[in-house]
Amino acid sequence: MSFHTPSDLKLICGNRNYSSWSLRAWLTLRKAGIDPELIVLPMDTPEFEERVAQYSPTRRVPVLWIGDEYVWDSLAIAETVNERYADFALWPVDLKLRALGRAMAAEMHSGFAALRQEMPMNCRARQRRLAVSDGVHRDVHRISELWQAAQQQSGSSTWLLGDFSIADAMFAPVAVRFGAYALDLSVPTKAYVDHWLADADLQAWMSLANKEAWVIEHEEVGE
Ligand SMILES: N[C@@H](CCC(=O)N[C@@H](CS)C(=O)NCC(=O)O)C(=O)O
Repeated sequence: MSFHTPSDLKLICGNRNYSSWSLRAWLTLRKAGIDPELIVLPMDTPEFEERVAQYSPTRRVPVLWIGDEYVWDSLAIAETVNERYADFALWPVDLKLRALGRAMAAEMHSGFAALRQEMPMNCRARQRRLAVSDGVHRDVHRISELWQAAQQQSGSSTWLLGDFSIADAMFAPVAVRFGAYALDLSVPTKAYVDHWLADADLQAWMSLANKEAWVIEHEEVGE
């Protein structure tokens, strides 16, 4: 795929290795054929505190700047990218699939607290061992169930809803986590994880994450 880099567009994000919300926003742009100019702020540092205020009303990342307009929050960014740069192709045409995708994206955006807290995304980690709490166990089970239900409904064995959609972008950091920690995953769950891990855009992000020197100690969980 060839990408273009609109001169009026900038994505402000966190360290590629750890910033799962930044990854979601970046993937939606890449899948719309855009390789955005990136401003990467090192999270958990005084520099982040100082610089993020320049760009983000919430002091969080990601934020997408389009000229002098800015959109914060990964899901709002994804919807904006869909409308302005992807000709609405990042949601399925089918109304039922679209509603399912939106519900899944919303559930990911507001839920799975145990998984998000206890299993931070870490692009550099592989098969780390972790004591899996009941909460994480429930989240992993629910996510596997959701992925399978979506693929059953869409008849897809690759992306969740047929073609790539915002729902896939929302779950990409979960696929990275499922590769980073040693978990007992079902065959279809593992297949979806492997599909994501073989994706060229995700691999491009992960290879840059590998080259980052920053380490956030409290995000380095598992052995
Ligand atoms: N709901 C927001 C969450 C954004 C968020 O929590 N971002 C993290 C990085 S992944 C952040 O900015 N952390 C820095 C901080 O809280 O100081 C979204 O979807 O974009």
